[in-house]
Amino acid sequence: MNGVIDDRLASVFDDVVRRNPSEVEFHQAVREVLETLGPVIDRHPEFAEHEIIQRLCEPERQIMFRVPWQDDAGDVHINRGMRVQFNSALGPYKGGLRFHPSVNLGIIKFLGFEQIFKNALTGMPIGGGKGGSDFDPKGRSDAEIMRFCQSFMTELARSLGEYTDVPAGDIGVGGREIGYLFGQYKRITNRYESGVITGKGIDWGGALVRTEATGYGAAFFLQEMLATRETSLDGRTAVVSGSGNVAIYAVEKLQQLGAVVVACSDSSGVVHDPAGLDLALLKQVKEVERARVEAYADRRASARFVPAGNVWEVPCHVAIPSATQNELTGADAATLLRNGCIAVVEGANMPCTPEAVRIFAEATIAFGPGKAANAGGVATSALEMQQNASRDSWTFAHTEARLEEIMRNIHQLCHETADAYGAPNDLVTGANIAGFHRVAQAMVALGLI
Ligand code: NDP
Ligand code: 2IT
Repeated sequence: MNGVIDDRLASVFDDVVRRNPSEVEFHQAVREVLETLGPVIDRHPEFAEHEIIQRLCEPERQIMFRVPWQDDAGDVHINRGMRVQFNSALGPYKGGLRFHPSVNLGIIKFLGFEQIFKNALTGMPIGGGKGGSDFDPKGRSDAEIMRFCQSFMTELARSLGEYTDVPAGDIGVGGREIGYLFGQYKRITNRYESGVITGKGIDWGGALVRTEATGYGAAFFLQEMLATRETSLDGRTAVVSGSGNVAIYAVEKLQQLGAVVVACSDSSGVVHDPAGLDLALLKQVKEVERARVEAYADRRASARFVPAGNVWEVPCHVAIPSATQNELTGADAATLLRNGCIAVVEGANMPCTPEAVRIFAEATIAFGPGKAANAGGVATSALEMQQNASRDSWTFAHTEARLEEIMRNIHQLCHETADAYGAPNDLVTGANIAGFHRVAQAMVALGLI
């Protein structure tokens, strides 16, 4: 990772920018991968001959559709739905659905592109895809969420299937939404096709640990990164951004591994709780009441709410950005370093800007890129598919042990690949090359499709 795209790949990047104008997040994600792939082309000229990188940058299929729905007052709303089926060399398209007003095609493409490499790193038979809508779930009733999900799935259902494309959750899509989406799919197709979506409820085809998996996985990955530096999480001060699915279960596992998590956030501001977050209260506020994070501070004497605050100003040893893309800037990276941060692991997808990543690399602190560190969620989705296919359900302990093993393997693969390509400790390079290598080999084997 040196911030430069190899001469042979520069035209690929120029083409991506030209053919996908104004999709800045997609450009950013492609650029970061291309910057690391030059040495792979040196060792594997066959990947260049087969134009693998050009093919990887063009989604196999992009679906866009209108999502009309009615609110509780009877007013009609029109949203845009989309699914980018990016690459199916390794298995059916797999990746989450995001419901957030900021969603546009460029964001879904960046997420789908990253998902290809992430899914490859898990070693499981899943291709890459992503979807979503610019629907804003905030403040909507259960009935409105249900009608939106039903309308969304009415259109998307024709493009899904357990062997075709298998969505899951992401920002704004959790267990409640997956239920409404699966219910509508079942109704339209007249099939109880459990393997068509993951993140299902435990009583209707879901898998234990899927809810916890992304946050737990990121904490396991962090544990591995620290172990290679002969240290641990024990007694460490941690800061997590966001307070959604990934953040909450990152906090839970960090606490179990001995860290003290002193801050989290949402888009309204930051909670600083030097005594350590009360996880039961945080879950009550965010999961049960679906309230703003301020409500946590209102009920906890040791906590303070900072409206519109910057969570990265809270001093910590380890940071897990778990909210959204580009939430941690170069200036934030400098602040973290000044305050003694020794490790940053991306729970979210692309939360650190390129400048922030560069600053961490120059400081040689431990940095875990999202496509490796947050792969525990999709890996456990693949375990859910496996349980669905065999009509089985595993215990929490067994599934968590599988997750921990998968995260350890991903870390090791990234670490060894970085070493093998002369970039020791550079897990960005290790993750990109290892993920790319697996997909590229499959693409060569499957021919020009
Ligand atoms: P949730 O919707 O459960 O939580 C998202 C959290 O991030 C909320 O606290 C939200 O605050 C905050 N947030 C979202 N967007 C913004 C924004 N534009 N500005 C400020 N804060 C924001 O989502 P998840 O926890 O599922 O996802 C978080 C991240 O992790 C995303 O990047 C996602 O792609 C990634 N990820 C998720 C996986 C999963 O299994 N769910 C797997 C791998 C990665 P507010 O409520 O105020 O909007
Ligand atoms: O970004 C991600 O990996 C996810 N949102 C989870 C995808 C999945 O299919 O479980």
